[in-house]
Amino acid sequence: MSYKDKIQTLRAAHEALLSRPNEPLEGGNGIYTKYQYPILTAEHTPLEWRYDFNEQDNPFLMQRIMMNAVLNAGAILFEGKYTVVARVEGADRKSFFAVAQSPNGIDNWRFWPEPVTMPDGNNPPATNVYDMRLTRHEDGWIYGIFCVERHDETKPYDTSAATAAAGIARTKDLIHWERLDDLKSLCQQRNVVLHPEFVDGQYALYTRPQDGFIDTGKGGGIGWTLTPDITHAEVRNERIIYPRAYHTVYEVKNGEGPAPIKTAKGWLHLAHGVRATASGLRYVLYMYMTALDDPTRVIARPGGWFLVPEGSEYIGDVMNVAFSNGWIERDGKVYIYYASADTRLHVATTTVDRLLDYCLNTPEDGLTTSASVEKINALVAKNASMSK
Ligand code: M1P
Repeated sequence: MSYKDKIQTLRAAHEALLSRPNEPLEGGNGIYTKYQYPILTAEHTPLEWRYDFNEQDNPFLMQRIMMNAVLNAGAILFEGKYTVVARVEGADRKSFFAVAQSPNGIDNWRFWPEPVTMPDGNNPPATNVYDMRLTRHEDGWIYGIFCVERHDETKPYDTSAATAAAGIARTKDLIHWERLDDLKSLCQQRNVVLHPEFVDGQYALYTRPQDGFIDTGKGGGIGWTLTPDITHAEVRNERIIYPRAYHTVYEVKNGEGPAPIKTAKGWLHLAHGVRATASGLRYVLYMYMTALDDPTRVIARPGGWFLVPEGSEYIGDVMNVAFSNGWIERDGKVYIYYASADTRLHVATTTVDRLLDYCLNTPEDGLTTSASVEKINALVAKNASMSK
């Protein structure tokens, strides 16, 4: 086969992958619908990022730069298109951001030709950046807040010692990003999310204070802080609005997912919870609601997990992980973008009405076995009374 034919074969296979229809999975829990295929994987990344198509320079048509994963994506409806700013991880372990769009939010996802070039601004250069939360703020900007990882220079001999901070950037076109100061905080921060509206005339941030890079330590859960100037944002008077709790799905850690969705009945929140198991940490998604007039006041706390890795979703670089930092609401329909096993990105679809019903009618975690059995017995009795 000629070099030209080999390239043509490669391009045809890539196009077949990109344009493959994605069918909804039958059955499910009535709360949301999962789909047959992941929406974005390392194989979806543009061939131009990976191959040198010059025959003289690359006679074996080898990948010059390999991709490892596409995962945790911020999401937004942008110019009428379902748009994600995905975390793409190269074979070198470095993550970067890349924009991909789909006409229907479910399939036919295409990356823009080049990844995002994120400036460092006035901040020390980052080693790694990931997990952007996108917020269309009422001030007119689209903000991206993401984790900025750097080596911990207080431990020069420890090659694994790192620090996490929240990087903040804003844009109007998802191409040109104005990098603002990293969030100033007394402790490390990850999973920081900007609330879409001003609160008391200030920018409002969901935070996740942590003592170490991995361990949250004394950081008690999902926090909240107000800051008057987003260009020099600072954590002041941080308070925990959704604490971790013993023997729940968020016993070890939790973190806000995407920016919350405003509904007539309150703010819908998607978050991740982490518990320890004999085979390592288990990351699941859970939901909660807060009051419209006070986004820090929790008004619904459905017990247990909302979405977990299933089947092949368990398998990947970091097993037993479901993680989401992006969702899109359009005309009452909700597209939840979640990653499995830190390896690939999926969509699950539902509606605002279903999510409200889920949040407002799923019993809370009673925190003991007796309370759980009591809830099941109450449901059995209710159903029995209907058949009389
Ligand atoms: O590996 C699972 C997730 O771990 C981290 O989340 P958290 O800070 O809550 O522990 C993040 O690195 C995330 O990217 C990753 O998916």
